[in-house]
Amino acid sequence: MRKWFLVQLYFLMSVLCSTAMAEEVVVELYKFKFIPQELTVKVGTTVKWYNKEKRQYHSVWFKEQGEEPGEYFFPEESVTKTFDKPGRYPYVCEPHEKKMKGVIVVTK
Ligand SMILES: [Cu+2]
Repeated sequence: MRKWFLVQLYFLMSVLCSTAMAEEVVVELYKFKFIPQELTVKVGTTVKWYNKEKRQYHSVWFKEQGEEPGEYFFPEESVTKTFDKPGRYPYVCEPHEKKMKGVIVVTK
């Protein structure tokens, strides 16, 4: 009985630890800006863009990587992307491309 409890405890701990290690970092979209505008993360990090505006939609588009424009997302919505390779990843917001630019720098 006791052994079974320990097995369960071990399983629970390993789940909790792996969740904590898969890092997620948030970029906020507010007043037509990506905050922070430049963000450095480690390989394997998931970046979440959270729209904090009152009523303005935005998008996250890795144009220079040749990706399709991302979908628009509205206040209180978010989009995520996981970065598996080191590099410098500039992106823009499609409808506000001229003023909304950001960069994700991915390090080893
Ligand atoms: Cu925008």
